[in-house]
Amino acid sequence: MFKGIDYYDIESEMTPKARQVRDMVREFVEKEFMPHIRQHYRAGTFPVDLVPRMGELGILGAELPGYGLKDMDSIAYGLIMQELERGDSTLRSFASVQSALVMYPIFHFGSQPQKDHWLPLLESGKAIGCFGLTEPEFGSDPGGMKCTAVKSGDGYVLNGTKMWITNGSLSNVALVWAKLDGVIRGFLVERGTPGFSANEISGKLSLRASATASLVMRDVLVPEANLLPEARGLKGPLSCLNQARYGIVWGVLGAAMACFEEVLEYSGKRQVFGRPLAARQLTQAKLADMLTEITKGQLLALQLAKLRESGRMRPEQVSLAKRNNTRMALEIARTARGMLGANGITDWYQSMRHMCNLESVDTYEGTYEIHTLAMGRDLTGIDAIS
Ligand code: TGC
Ligand code: FAD
Repeated sequence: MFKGIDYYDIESEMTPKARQVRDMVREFVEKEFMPHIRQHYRAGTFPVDLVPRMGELGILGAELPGYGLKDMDSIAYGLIMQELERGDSTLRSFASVQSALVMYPIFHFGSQPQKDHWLPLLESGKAIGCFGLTEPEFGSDPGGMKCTAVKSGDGYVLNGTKMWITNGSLSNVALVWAKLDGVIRGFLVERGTPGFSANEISGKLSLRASATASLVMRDVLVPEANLLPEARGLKGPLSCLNQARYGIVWGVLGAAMACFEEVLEYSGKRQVFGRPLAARQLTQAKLADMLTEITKGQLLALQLAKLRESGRMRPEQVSLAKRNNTRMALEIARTARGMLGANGITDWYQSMRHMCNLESVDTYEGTYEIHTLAMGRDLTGIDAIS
């Protein structure tokens, strides 16, 4: 069983409930996900059969008041993400989208009937949701989106294309962001609505076990009741992204730990020039650097959790931690891959799978560069983004 890395006794900062939740998700990942990930990664398929099980365990919408695991703190939520991504970024991505990018906006910006209908279905895993913000020509700059909504009778007509949408082809409901009279608004589009299609994107070399689709809307008529009443402007989707990015800060620690643990064990067994790889000074330096970076990343995550708990977490602080921890995990996965030698390029080991996945994580939810520029703007007061 995966043990996790805890050189600085982070565990002492966890409530008994947080530890219990972490152990529960760890066991789920170990027993129900790990035996199947290699096959899903090879085949490019998502383990959709695990979705109701995740619902049963309270992982979906885990920290929304009254939903999921109920009364959870930010550390416990982070630990769920860590354990899921220790398995594969696919699993954390699924939970991030369902919880932070679909349930969160319905909970905070939705009408009472929208909440009553969708939240129980999404929480239990009986329905799957996706978040359509990015377009083929507008990723880092979502404010430029071309998708439109036009008022028509008792509803709205949507037109446009969304791209790179996680869970897109599996979803019962898509939260689509489109401009209504020039203002960005959120619309709930149900699967099967005439004119709406989700098309799986093939050829991915990263997040292969995740479903990623384009969403095409041609004169899609949605009823008035499907507009999220309380979200107006880019601030709406960006506030959801803060929640999802917070989850990534913890999640990628899980991927980094998986690579570290794998290579620590391997280096003790692998003989090079008649001695274990672990007996080499260069190896010990790499291991010491990895452990140092994981520990620093854990401390960032922990302090961010405390800021979040007290309502003081700023978007730029999330940028700092998402940017640092994701790149840190990617570097660790690359180093671990190299230390495994030729074995490291296969899926007999985990590190290269994590490395390939983390390339996506470095790009989505704001690229490394976008988070750099968000921090630069905060520091200098000068906008170098647009
Ligand atoms: P800008 O003028 O900065 O902001 C427009 C309005 O939004 C507010 N705002 C935020 N609010 C909450 N949280 C944040 N993080 C916010 N950042 C900005 C801002 O205060 C302003 O409000 P107001 O009231 O003045 O109107 O907008 P900009 O056009 O200059 O762009 C800023 C920028 C580049 C930081 C932003 O657009 C950005 O973050 N770009 C990256 C896009 C991105 O992250 N896309 C992610 C798509 S979803 C996804 O990738 C899911 S992956 C699946 C998975 O998680 O597994
Ligand atoms: P671009 O914006 O075209 O950027 C290209 C390059 O230019 C990057 O290196 C970027 O950092 C750089 N760049 C951009 N602007 C600047 C600047 N001002 N200065 C300097 N450099 C700059 N989106 C969703 O809406 N929902 C999802 O569920 C979702 N899931 C995804 C799943 C996967 C597997 C992937 C890969 C992406 C997903 N995305 C999703 C999209 C993701 O959020 C975007 O890919 C991301 O925001 C970057 O946009 P882009 O790919 O268009 O790159």
